[in-house]
Amino acid sequence: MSDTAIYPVPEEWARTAHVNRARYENACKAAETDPEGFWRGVAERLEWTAFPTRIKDVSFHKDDFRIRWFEDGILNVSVNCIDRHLPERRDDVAIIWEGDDPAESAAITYGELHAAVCRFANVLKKHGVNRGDRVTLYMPMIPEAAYAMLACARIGAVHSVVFGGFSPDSLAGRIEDCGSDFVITADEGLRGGKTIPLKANVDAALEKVSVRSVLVVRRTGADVAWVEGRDIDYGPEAASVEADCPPEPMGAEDPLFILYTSGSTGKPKGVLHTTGGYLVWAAWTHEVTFDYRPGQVFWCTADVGWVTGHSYLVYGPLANAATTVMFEGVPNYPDHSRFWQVVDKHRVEIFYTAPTALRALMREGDGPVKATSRSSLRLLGTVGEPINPEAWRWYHEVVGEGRCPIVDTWWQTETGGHLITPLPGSTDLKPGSATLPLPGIRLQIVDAEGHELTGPTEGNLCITDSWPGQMRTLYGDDQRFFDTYFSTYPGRYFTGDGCRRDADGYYWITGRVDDVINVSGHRMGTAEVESALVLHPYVAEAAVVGYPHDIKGQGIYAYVTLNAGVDAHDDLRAELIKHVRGEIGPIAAPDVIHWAPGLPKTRSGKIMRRILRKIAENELGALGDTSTLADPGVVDDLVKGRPA
Ligand code: 6R9
Repeated sequence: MSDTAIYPVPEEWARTAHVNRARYENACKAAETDPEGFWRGVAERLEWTAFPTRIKDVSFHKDDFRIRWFEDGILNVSVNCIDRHLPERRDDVAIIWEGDDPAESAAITYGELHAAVCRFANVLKKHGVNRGDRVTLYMPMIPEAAYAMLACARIGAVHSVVFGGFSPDSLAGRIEDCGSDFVITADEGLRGGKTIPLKANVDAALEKVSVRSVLVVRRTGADVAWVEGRDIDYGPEAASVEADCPPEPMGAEDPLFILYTSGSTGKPKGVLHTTGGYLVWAAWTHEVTFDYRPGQVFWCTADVGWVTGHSYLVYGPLANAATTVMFEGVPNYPDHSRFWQVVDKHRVEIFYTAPTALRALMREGDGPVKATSRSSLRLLGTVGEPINPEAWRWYHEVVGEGRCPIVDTWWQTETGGHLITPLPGSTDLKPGSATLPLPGIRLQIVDAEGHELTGPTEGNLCITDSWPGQMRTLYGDDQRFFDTYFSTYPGRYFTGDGCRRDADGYYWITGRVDDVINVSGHRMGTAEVESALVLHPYVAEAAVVGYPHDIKGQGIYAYVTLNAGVDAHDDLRAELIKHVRGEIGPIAAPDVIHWAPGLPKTRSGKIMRRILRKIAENELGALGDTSTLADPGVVDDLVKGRPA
């Protein structure tokens, strides 16, 4: 990767953006010299019932560990995302919904959003949802998904959105973990012309765990099974309640949502975000990173089931009175021009997507892009994984016609919003680099022992101080929260990412250094896939690693040892892939299954993943020292047995 290709800030951006270089540098200084004053100023962007007097109370150390922001502040997230915009923007469009079918779209104004969210909130209240209760959402990309999130926020319930691509088992686990007894879903989802049986999946999940109620929104109108006394039809209920619902005054540190994400152990982690700090962060970063101004049409293509959908489809944009696009479909339906057709149709100015989508579209050539105008675009963004410079250049030259800066935003479910990103009016760009930290974000690159590495270097990425959008805990497991993020390098938050810093101080994320792989921008724990594989009656043992994949970034490579007497054959391979899809969901389906007569283990029984990674990457010359293995012979067998 060359550090020399630099795309300077276009002059017009330097002149007009919210943040130019001088402002960025001043903000960095202010955050350093007077952190309380700096963050107080950032918090002023929200509407508070009581503005906080206590700004920051944080320690990353074991003995007095705590993360609290704006602690005595009182506010309501839905008021900040809706009510406060009404006097001036009642008739402005809040959400543009674009259906899977290009003939279907809708525009919802802030006034309409207020009524819809209030009705939703009243339905929840009528059915016994109280402040503090956990509500699980398993929804397609329809406006009701956003209404439901905001309705929970309005009444102080804590939502847990589970991506609609997860299996009934995964859904059941997430319902159980947070003790949620209320589920919101739809009859079916619609994506790329195909239906997704959401309600049927909920029914299947509820064979494993029980809840009080299931609220069902009608999307396709399909006939779905109905459990009397448990299932509630949203439409008639919404019509029967009032279109106004008083907002619950919430403390800044009251939980806003839980979002499950993959970690390096088998059990997904319930990342908890709270009210004040999270919203400050989502709103501020949405404005500065995208140089957002009300009236501009902003499109983040992420599903609401991921953190990107939370922060940059719903909360950040709506807190900034934006017009946010919600897209139900996929990039290649009805054809490969769809993204750009939607851009033209709704005159999208800011477009934010994942590198994996760009790589898939790039493969189709420039034709489908050039068939559209894209003249409304002024800024492009990426998120979810490192973007290879080739895809970056294609995005810049072909999609943006060289005119639009690209913000490559590095962040995590845990961070609530962007931490390392270019600001289009301030930062010169280097393809493949997320560039520089936002003001107040204190990065540190360390070696394996935790020693700080200075200057141009490469190592593990830590953050030495808190920011308002930081997660507060793992739901119900403070100890696991501390152990996962703060014990590897005491006194610091460890991101799990490797990172390089170049001579200009630019940061280049190199990918996960733990047992998490990033498949199409989605996090998957290798242990989760392994647990799913060994549930199959024929499987004795499994080890999963990531390997470079042209489109997905990383693919899932599974080594499988079968029980004695079971024959390895292609039908079984297909069956195992199907089994994992069923256990976790399609995103976890292995790309490669490698039959392994044995796995390389140390004498203490630890699987040597380093060797498995090298074999998966076909770097057979770089297997390193295998002499410490209990049985070095298994490596030769694996090398010989590589699938074609
Ligand atoms: C927002 C989101 C987080 C992990 C993160 C890192 C990778 C995200 C990136 C990036 C390089 C970027 N990641 N953005 N890597 N450049 N711009 O994706 O959250 O699903 O929790 O994933 O994704 O490895 O640690 P999440």
